[in-house]
Amino acid sequence: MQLPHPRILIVDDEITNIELIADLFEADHEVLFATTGARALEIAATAMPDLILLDVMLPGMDGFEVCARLKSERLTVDIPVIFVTGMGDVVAETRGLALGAVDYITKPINPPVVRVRVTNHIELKKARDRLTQLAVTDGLTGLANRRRFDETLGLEFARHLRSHADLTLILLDIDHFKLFNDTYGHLRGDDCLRAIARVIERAMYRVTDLAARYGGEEFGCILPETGPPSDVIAVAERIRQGVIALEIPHQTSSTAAHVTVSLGVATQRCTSDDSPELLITRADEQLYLAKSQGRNQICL
Ligand code: GH3
Ligand code: MG
Ligand code: MG
Ligand code: MG
Repeated sequence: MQLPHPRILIVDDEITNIELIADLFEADHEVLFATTGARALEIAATAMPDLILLDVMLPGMDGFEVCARLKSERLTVDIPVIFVTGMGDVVAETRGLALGAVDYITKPINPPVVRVRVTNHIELKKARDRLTQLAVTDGLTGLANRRRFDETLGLEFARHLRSHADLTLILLDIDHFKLFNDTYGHLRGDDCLRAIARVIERAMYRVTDLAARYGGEEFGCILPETGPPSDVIAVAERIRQGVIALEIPHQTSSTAAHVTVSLGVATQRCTSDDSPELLITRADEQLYLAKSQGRNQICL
C-alpha cells in the first residue's frame, strides 16, 4: 500500500514565491496554497496539512498573527510552522520562533536547504504523532488507555455541563476472570481481553463514543449526547450479547459455560457542583449490583 504524500500549505501573497517553493515539493507532496492569512487559517483547520510554510508580510493579518492563532487552537496547535520571510533581523526571527514556529528561513531561499528542512520537520512531526498515539493507547487491546479515558471523560463532562445533553458511562467487568486465567492461563486470558475489546468497539456506532481499557479486566465506554435510556441499553446489550456470541469456553464459571460480562450504566444529569468521578461512582455501583444479582447482566 502506498502511503499518502505529505500535505504542505504554502502561504505567501506573491504567486511567484508560492511557485518557487511549490516546484520543490510538487513531485512527492500534496501542495496547497493561500495568499492571505485568513484563508491560510481556513485551509489549516479543514485540510490539516502536515506542515505550513508561512510568509510574514501579508496583507491584513500578518504571518505572526496567523502563527499565533494556529497555536491557540487545539485542532491546529500541532501543525509545524516554518516562517519563510524577507525579514532577516534578529527581532523578527526571535518573535517567530517564540510564537512556536519550528524553523525560520530567510528569503532569498536556498531551495535544497528548504527542501531538507521541510522533510526533517515532517519526519519529526510523524514521530511525535506516533508517540502521542502510544501514550494514549492500551498496548494489549489497542483501545484507548486509562489516561485517554480520564482526559476524554473530563472534556465530555465539561461539555455536558454546557450543553445539558445526556452523558453516559458504561463500566464493564469480565465475570469470573480470575478463574478463567487459573483454568486456561494468562495468554488465553489476554486473547479473551482482545476479543472482548473488538466486541465493544463494534457495539459503539458514533465517532464521538470512546471505548477504553479502564483497568485490568475492566472496560469503560463514554457515550456523549446519548438519547433515551432504551438507546443506551441497546449499546450495552449489543456488548453483552456480542461477548456471549464469542463462545469463549469457561468451564469454571458458575454463571455460564462461556465467558460473560457484567455492565453498570450511569446516565447522570450533573451540575457544576459535581465532578466526572460522580459518573464513575454511579456506574461502579450499578456494576456491583449486576455482579451481586448473578452477573451476565446490565444494571442502570
Ligand atoms: P468477578 O466476576 O466478580 O469480576 O470475578 P473476577 O475473578 O473477574 O474478579 P477479580 O477482580 O477477582 O479478578 C480479576 C482478574 O483479572 C485477576 C487478574 O488475573 C485478571 N487480569 C487483570 N488484568 C489482566 C491482564 O492484562 N491479562 C490477563 N490475562 N488477566 C488479567
Ligand atoms: Mg509577503
Ligand atoms: Mg474486576
Ligand atoms: Mg471480573
